[in-house]
Amino acid sequence: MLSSTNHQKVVLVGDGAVGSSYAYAMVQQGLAEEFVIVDVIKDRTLGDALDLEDAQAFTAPKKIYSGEYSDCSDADVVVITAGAPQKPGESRLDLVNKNMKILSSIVKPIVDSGFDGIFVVAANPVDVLTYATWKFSGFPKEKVIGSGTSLDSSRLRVALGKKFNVDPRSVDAYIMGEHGDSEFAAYSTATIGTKPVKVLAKEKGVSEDDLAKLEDDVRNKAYEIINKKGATFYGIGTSLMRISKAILRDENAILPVGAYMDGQYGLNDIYIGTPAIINSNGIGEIIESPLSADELKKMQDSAATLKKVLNDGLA
Ligand code: 6V0
Repeated sequence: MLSSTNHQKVVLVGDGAVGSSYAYAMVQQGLAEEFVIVDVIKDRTLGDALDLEDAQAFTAPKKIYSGEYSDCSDADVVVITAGAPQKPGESRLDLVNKNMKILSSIVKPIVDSGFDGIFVVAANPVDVLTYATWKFSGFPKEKVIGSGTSLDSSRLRVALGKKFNVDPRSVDAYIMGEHGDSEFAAYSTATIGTKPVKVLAKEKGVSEDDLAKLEDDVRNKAYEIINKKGATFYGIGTSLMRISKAILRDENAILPVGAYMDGQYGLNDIYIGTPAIINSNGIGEIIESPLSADELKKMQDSAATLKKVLNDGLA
């Protein structure tokens, strides 16, 4: 159960580019009255707490401070963005060994603190690390959420919005599967307004190839950003804020996240990107998309890619 809606507490673990962007988005939205920052680089957390505090006169006052794992004991949400980021040319799956070690050293002291809230995981490879967080923590599957294809789906909505000249918030479209190279656009279920994207595309002279190119651009956008500026952080920082808000406000919002599969799409014992209901209990229900046969195959292939990494990584 969440603490009083008048006083909610979030702990961020990992105060790098992603973590600090998330913290900034949370402050801008006036979310969580108590916001704690944990990182192995203590000075960074002290500096960030002071820097973020300066926004309070323009947003909403909140208690922001540098803390320890013991601060998780009464937190509603712990967000994990600690880990090595992707280097140019490095795939997210290459990161697995490095970040699995870091993760195991983080989750244990959090659980030992008595934390009983919701874990939100963003460190990469996120689907693998979300599964590992669930395993290491012993938490119910609903209380561990991965950022999954949240950022990727946002990228798809933005790209479709540009293509059809509509507000991306009016685009209902999801990237599903692994947050990574085997992800895919679930075009068969995508709509703009109430119109299926495939129907709209025909009307507007947008070919199947154009849609496939757009999907490819979305898949490769992280690489493009990393090549240009070394890392991606504003998009994921805002995605994490959106997931946190749905939890803290008990929204029952349907968001693309990394969720545990219990038979959906014929998959079991894996975290993977799918639309799901997010509320104060974490994942309320998985909304199983009515995928085409071709898309279902892509979902299952993506899961098989992840399973292989999981088996190697947790071996
Ligand atoms: P960064 O800027 O290097 O920050 C990582 C932070 O983690 C640093 O401040 C480290 O000091 C800290 N850290 C390392 N080990 C520990 C530890 N044991 N305990 C506490 N803190 C620790 O990386 P950046 O912020 O760019 O990326 C963080 C993670 O997010 C990486 O794994 C990225 O690959 C991942 N991303 C995930 C995305 C998603 O969509 N899920 C998107 C972008 C990046």
